[in-house]
Amino acid sequence: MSNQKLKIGITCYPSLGGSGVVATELGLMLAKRGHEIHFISSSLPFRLNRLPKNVFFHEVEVSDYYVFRYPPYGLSLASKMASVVKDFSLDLLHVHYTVPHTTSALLAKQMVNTNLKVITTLHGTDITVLAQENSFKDIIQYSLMNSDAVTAVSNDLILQTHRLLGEIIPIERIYNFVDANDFMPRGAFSRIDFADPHEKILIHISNFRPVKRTEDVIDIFSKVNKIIPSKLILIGDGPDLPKVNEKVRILALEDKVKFLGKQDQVTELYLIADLLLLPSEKESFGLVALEAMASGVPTVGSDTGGIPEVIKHGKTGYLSPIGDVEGMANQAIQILNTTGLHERFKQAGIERARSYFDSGHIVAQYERLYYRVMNPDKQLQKLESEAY
Ligand code: GMT
Repeated sequence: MSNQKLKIGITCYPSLGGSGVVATELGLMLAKRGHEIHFISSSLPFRLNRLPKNVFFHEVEVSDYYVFRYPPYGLSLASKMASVVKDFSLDLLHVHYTVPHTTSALLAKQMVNTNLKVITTLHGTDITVLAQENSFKDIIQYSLMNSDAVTAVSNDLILQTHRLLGEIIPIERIYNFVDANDFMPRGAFSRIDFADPHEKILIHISNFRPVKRTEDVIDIFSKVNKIIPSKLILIGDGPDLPKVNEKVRILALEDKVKFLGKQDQVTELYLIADLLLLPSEKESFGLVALEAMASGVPTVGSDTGGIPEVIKHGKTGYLSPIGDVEGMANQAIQILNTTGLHERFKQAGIERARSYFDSGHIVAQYERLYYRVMNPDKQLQKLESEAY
C-alpha cells in the first residue's frame, strides 16, 4: 500500500510567504516520488516556474460581477476544487493555511460526495492572529475538526492552537524543510555587488508586516554599524516598508541599506550574507532562519514562537526577548567580531539543517500521513495489535 501513487490537490497562497514556498516544494518533491500533483490556486505559485512531469496547475477564476463588494474567493475555490477532484479522481486535498482553504476543501468534498480526504497544514497567523478574531474563530474550529488530519509546522504552533481553540483534534508536528542542494553557491551574486571587502553583510527577508517588527531590524543594524563596518540587504515588500524607509532616512543610513524588493530566488542571496536578522513578534517557524542556516548564515532574532525549535541559541544563532534591540545588536556584534565564532555557528547550522530539516526526511513524513489517512482501518488494526 505504501507504494500506492496518490493523486493530490494542493492549495496555498501563491504569491508570497513561506507557506506558499513549503506547499510548492512539497508538491514538486511528491511528484518526483511518483505522485500526481494538482496545484489549485488563484495564480501559479511563485516558485513553480515550470510544470514538471506529474504536476498540473488549475487556476481559480474569481468573479468580478458588479453586485459583489467583496468577490467570494472561497466559493470560487471550492467550486474549482470540486471540479478538479471529479475530473482527475483526486484522493486528497492538502491545504496550506486554514482560511479559507480548509473551509473551501470541505465544501468541495460535500459537493463531489466521494471518499476525498482533506488535510490541513497550519502555518502561523491562520491561528495566532485569525483564530483570535471573533469573525473567524468558530469557522477555523469547525474546519479543523472536520479535516481528516491536521499538521502544524512547530510544537509551539500546536500549543497555540490548543490554547486558542481547545484540544479539539490531534495535531501532528511536521517541520518545514530545505533541500540542501538548493543552497550551493552558483555565483549569481557576489559580495562585491553589495559591500566593500572589509564590510560585513546583514540580511533581512520578510513580508514587512507589523508581526515582523521591521523597524527593529533597522535599529539593530544601526547599532551594529556603529561598531562594525557593514551593509544591510532588505528583501521583500509589505505594508511597513514606508516606515522602514523613513527610519533609514532619519538615521542617515541610506548608503548602508539596500532595498531589493521581492525576489523569487533568494537562495543565492543568503550565500553572500554573514548574518540574518529576524526580530519578529510572532513567527510560528521562521522558514527564512532555516534557509539561512542551511546556507551557513547564523540568525540573531527573537525568542518567540517556533524560532527556538529552528535556531539553537548559542549554537546556530542567538535569540533575545521580543523588542530587545540592544541585546540583539550586541549578539550580532559578538558573532561578527569574535574570532572563530561565526565559523562555528556556520558549521553547526549547516549540520543542523541537514540533520533535522532535510527535505527527503520531512516529505516522507507527509507521505506516511497521507497513507494513514487513506487507510484508517489499517491504522486502527495496527493500534489494536500494538495494544496487546
Ligand atoms: O502566517 C503567516 O503570516 C504567513 C505565513 C506564510 O505564508 O509565510 O507564515 C508562516 O508560515 C511560514 C511557513 O510555515 C513560517 O515559516 C512563518 O514563521 C509563519 N509566519 C508567522 O508565524 C508570522
